[in-house]
Amino acid sequence: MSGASPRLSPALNVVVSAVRKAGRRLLRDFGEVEQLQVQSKAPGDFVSEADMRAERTLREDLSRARPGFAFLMEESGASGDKDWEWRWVVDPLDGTTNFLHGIPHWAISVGIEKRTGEGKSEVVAGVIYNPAADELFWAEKGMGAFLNDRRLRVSGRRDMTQALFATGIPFAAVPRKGEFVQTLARLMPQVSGIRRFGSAALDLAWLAAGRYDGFWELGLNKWDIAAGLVIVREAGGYASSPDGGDAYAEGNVVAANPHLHPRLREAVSEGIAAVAARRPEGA
Ligand code: 2AM
Ligand code: CA
Repeated sequence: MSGASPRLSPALNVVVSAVRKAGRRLLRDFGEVEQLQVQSKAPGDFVSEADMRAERTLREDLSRARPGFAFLMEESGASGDKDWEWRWVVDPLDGTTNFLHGIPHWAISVGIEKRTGEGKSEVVAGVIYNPAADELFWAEKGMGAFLNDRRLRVSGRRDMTQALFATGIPFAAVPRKGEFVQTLARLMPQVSGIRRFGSAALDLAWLAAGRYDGFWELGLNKWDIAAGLVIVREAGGYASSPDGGDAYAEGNVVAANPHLHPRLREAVSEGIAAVAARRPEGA
């Protein structure tokens, strides 16, 4: 962090150093990928190696600082004590497709999750770092959300006709394409614009920063959204699943500023209902 921030807790400090270090490495690899594109060599394997390497260095740095914490990581899954009290939820490279195509819109995302009871837990802090822009988004529950050293606040837009929403278009492996199309059909005529930039973590961070007014996507993983959800909420945004449930547990996210959250939830719920209505009974 540029200019030591007195607000950072020790655990967040650990995360910030770790993501900055992994970010420097990834940025060098990103430069290489751009070269490979020019030479039209297949950069896919190179990118998976960069991704794995980033995950390994994050794991090393985080576990050295907090040996008792468990992990949930995109590449290696869950590890550590099954009865964890704390765990790191890590996406070493969110926006891999952008990275692969030389598009500087990808990030490292780390959430800190605390178990609060039998089968219950809560993400209490998160960091999302975009090395290409040198933007570090972070938040700690009850302490607010920040971009580098600046306090974040979601937008105040109330009018759907002025709203800019982000989403993720379902890709090959993801079901629920019909729901996406139905939701899009409902929203398109109402809003100022819809963006698909390819990193769920950065979508949430940008919503927290007031750049977007809302975000929705179905079928996400915990590592895509752990940090982003706490950053959005600490910036004053609302986040839930389409029916008002737990976005983190379900992986189905509707997040927006408080004025537009009900409207976005309604559009996504209607999109889902439209597909369900077409399905034969029991399918
Ligand atoms: P990833 O880059 O870590 O894989 C966007 O829809 C979200 O879906 C991203 O956060 C992205 O995270 C994830 N995703 C997983 N597989 C993808 C794919 N094949 N294409 C696009 N996004 C993918
Ligand atoms: Ca991801």
